[in-house]
Order: sequence, then structure tokens, then C-alpha cells
Amino acid sequence: MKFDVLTLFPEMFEPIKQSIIGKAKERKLIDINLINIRDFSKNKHKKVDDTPYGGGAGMVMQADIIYDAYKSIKDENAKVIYLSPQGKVLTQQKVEEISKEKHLILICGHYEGIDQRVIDKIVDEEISIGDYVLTGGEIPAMVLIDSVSRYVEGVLNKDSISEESFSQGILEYPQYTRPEVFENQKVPEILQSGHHENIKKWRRYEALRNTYLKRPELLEKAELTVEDKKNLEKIKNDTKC
Ligand code: 4G1
Repeated sequence: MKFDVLTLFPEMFEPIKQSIIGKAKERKLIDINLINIRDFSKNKHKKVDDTPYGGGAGMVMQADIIYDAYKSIKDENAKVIYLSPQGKVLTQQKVEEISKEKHLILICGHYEGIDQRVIDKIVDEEISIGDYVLTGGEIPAMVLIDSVSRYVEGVLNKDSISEESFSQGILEYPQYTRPEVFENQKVPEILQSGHHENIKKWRRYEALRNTYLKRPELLEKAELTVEDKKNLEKIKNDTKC
């Protein structure tokens, strides 16, 4: 998968370029290419923004400059995503869908955002990472790169992905490691029993309990078995008292 990122702050991506699942980079499974939008300014001061038509606070990134940066990439088949608070909020389902693309062009806004005409001309999809105010689209672009990269063929093995409870729409079970006793709290006995079948059942139950207690709204869309539904009833009863 190739990511071309159009940004005013390419330096912000150094850490993610370094860490992107080390081997995936070596094996050329993932390639992150940064395009500095400022390089396409025709202005002697390298200006990339101007005041909004109609008045109001702040600055708007200019359409022609972003369009020139986009044209420098030259791939009509790439999917163009604008990270924007006006987009649909990114979900794991969306991450999985996007991971099937070969080439993504990510546009990061700044100031009050970008001129609507360049969105209408080149953007295929607007995606948001959530409802809060940010100073730019760079962190959202990194969230997208990080989440999508895990799904790219060959980066992680398929088992570890399908085993993730989040793929089925629920939270994880609690995790424990050494030491066996921490501040008088022992690791749950079952995890040392060696009884894999029981451990699996216990973990599923705890994952359901976690979800019910912390993010009950996730259960509405979760993939639940008949056994899960029975267990949920028990969990609901147990928490009443
Ligand atoms: C109105 C949040 C404005 C922000 C309403 C999530 C946020 C890009 C995202 C803003 C941005 C809300 C995102 C806001 C983002 C132009 C540059 C837009 C920064 C900008 C809820 C500022 N996911 N925000 N406006 O934050 O780019 O992708």
C-alpha cells in the first residue's frame, strides 16, 4: 500500500515513518511518501492560504496550490481522502475496507481548512477521527495510516487480526503477566490452569462483561453468539445487585 500525504508539516510524520511496522517497510508492503504543499506555492513568500470570501476569522488553504500538489502525484486510480471533521467517523470496518486499496492520497488541512472547490474536484471521501477541535489533519492522517497498515496483506498474520475481539465489535478481555502477585492481587487462577478451552470461555465472558460495563453501546452492533447472549443476561443480573 502506498500513502501519499499532502501536508504543510511533513516533519510531523517522521516518527510514524520510523516505526511503521518495521518489517512491513523493509518488505516494501507499506510506503509513505510526503508531499510538502508549500513547495507548490507560486508566491515569493511561499504563502499557501488567504482570507475567506464573505469574511470571517482565519485563513483558508488555496485550491490551486493543493491541486498542483495533487497533480504532481499522477495516479488517477489512487483514492483521495481528505481528513476532515465533516467526514464520517473512522471505524474498524472502514479501516478494513480502506486497507484493500493499493494507493491512497491523504490531504491534511490547516487553519480553517481547504477551499471547497478542490474538495469537489479531487476528493473521493472525507474521513474524521472524531468530534473535537484539532489544529490540523496530520494527526488524523497518522491515525489512518497506523490503523490501515495493520490490515495490509502480509503485515500482520490473519489469525491475530480475526482473533481481535474488536473485529467482532466488542472490547478485549483483561490481560495479565508476571509477577504472579502484585500488591496482594493474584492473577486469576484459571489463566494458570493450562485448560485452554476454559481459558477461552473465561476470556470471552470477561470481554463481554468489560463491554457491558464500559461501552454498552458497542453491544448493539456486535457479532454475538447464542452463548454470548446467555452470558450477557447473566452479567446484567449480576451487576444489578
Ligand atoms: C468544527 C477533528 C471544526 C478535526 C467542528 C477530527 C472540529 C480531520 C480532523 C473542527 C479535524 C469540529 C478530524 C476542527 C481537522 C481544518 C484544519 C479542520 C484543522 C481542522 C468537531 C480544524 N479528523 N480540524 N477544525 O477541528 O482537520 O480528521
